[in-house]
Amino acid sequence: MRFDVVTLFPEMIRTLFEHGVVGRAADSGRVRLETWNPRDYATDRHGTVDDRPYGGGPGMVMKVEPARTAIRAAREAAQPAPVVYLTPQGRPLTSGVAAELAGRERLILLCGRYEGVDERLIELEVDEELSVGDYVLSGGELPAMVVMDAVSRLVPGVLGHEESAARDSFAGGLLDWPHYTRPEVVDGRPVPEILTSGDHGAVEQWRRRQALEKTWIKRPDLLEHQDLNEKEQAMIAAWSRDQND
Ligand code: 9WO
Repeated sequence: MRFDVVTLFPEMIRTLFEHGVVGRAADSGRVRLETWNPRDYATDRHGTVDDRPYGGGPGMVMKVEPARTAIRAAREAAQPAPVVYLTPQGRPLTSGVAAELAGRERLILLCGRYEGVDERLIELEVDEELSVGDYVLSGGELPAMVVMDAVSRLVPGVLGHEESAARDSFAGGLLDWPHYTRPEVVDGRPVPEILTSGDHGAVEQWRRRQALEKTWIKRPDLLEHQDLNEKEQAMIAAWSRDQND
């Protein structure tokens, strides 16, 4: 999978590819990063990439031409790829959307700065808008890094066997179960006995139940789209009864 990121701050983006899972994915060649800086495509002596907004008001707006030339250079550098603009107005990122994006060969991610980009750049060059949450940041770089992190993990071979098993919890639409490691007692709190029992079947059942219970308590909305078996539906019905007693 190849990511082409159009950004005024390429060194911010690069840090993602220097650490942890995404760093190893880049080292193994399973994911690739190229950055394209609109500043390098500005045509005036000062490398101007922003200008004052028509209609007045505070702040600056990203100009069309430098960003557009950078996007076109990215498009031409390899096979065709959709241009994705990171904005709070976009389609919300979910594990399902990340899986869909992981199926593409290539993505071009456009990061805005200042008060935003000239609307005509979006009309002319952007294929999709994607949001990582309902808040305003200082730019699209952190959202682009969020997207690339979530997507890279789903590229075949990026996670080892053990890690990919661990991701099954959220991939299955539930929150994670609780995790424990040594020491066995912390401030008088022991590890749940079942985890040291050596009974793998019982551990698996316990984790599934914990994931289900945590999801029911913290994010009941996630359970609406879940295929639960009869036993699990009965468990939830019992928790609901306990709550109402
Ligand atoms: C600035 C602003 C100021 C007053 C009222 C509303 C406002 N919106 C913005 C704004 O959206 N600024 C953007 C900052 C310009 C483009 C890049 N920026 C950005 C992207 N902030 N937050 C995101 C983002 C992207 C994807 N998912 C969540 C947030």
